[in-house]
Amino acid sequence: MASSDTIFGRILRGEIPCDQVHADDRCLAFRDVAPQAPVHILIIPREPLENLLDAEPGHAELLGHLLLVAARVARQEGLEGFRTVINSGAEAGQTVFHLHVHVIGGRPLAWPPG
Ligand code: IU
Repeated sequence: MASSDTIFGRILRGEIPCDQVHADDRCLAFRDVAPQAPVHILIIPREPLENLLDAEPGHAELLGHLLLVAARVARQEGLEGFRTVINSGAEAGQTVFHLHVHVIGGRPLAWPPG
């Protein structure tokens, strides 16, 4: 499936609502509908990359921007520690094939992840 056809593509196009916490010209950040922790935010690029396997050297600045936005929203949420996760591919647990960075925090997080 082309990633512009995913539910996140529809959110980006404003076709379905989201609980937005940040928006700029390159990305959108919103609360996950099924939060795994008190804070669970997703950051998605406006460019429809499926996952990191789709990324090329020209995406370096965009990928860096997504991580800076992760830190920004974590600070905004008052988190002193948080986890960023990018699932790439079904084997890794990816279910929505539009690249997204999870920002998870607000409770102690175990390691290793499942
Ligand atoms: P994953 O890394 O592809 O597994 O993460 C997809 C996330 O998208 C997951 O945490 C879902 O709860 C979340 N999500 C959402 O926030 N809104 C939606 O409409 C759908 C999934 I579908």
